[in-house]
Amino acid sequence: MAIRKILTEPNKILREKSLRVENMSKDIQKLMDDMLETLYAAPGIGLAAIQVGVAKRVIVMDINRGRDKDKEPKKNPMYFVNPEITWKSEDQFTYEEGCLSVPNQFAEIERPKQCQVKHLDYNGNPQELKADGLLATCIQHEIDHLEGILFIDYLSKLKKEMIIKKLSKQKKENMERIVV
Ligand code: GNR
Ligand code: NI
Repeated sequence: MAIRKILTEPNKILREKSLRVENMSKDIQKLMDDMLETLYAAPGIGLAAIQVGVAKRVIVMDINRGRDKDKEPKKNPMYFVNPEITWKSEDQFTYEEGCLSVPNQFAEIERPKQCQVKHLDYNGNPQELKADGLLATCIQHEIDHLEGILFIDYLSKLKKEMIIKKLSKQKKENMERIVV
């Protein structure tokens, strides 16, 4: 297993549409292993393959970990290959979202409170699951990544541009630091 580098905004790769996995393979499982290790190291609660530069419809999640890396509650990794939302509730739910590809920026985003997801698991077996609350929010956030959508796209144009400007300035400063 290996920790991979997480791409951050602004980066055109994050805007690519990811492609379906046509057959499960050892390579896809290796990708999921690396993504899970990267997720725990970040730490975060979900990661889409495009965030490590791979444009495939692959997501790993563990919503029990993330916030308190040191507490280390029981691992509960979830794997979603070719996820499709088959149902969304009318009920909405607002959560303060963050994104490993939009570092240190947070905003309240409203999404359907519940959703049903059809996908393949780690072994390539078909699954369908109903998600609620944070789990549903996280799944929708990750599936957005597969379409090249980031949570900041739901903000006003002004707020979004302010965040992108801040991040591109930080990137520039970091680059200069390496050069000097
Ligand atoms: O770690 C993450 N936390 C989070 C919090 C609220 C809503 C969504 C997320 S996902 C994010 C990790 C990430 O960027 N996944 O794509
Ligand atoms: Ni994200």
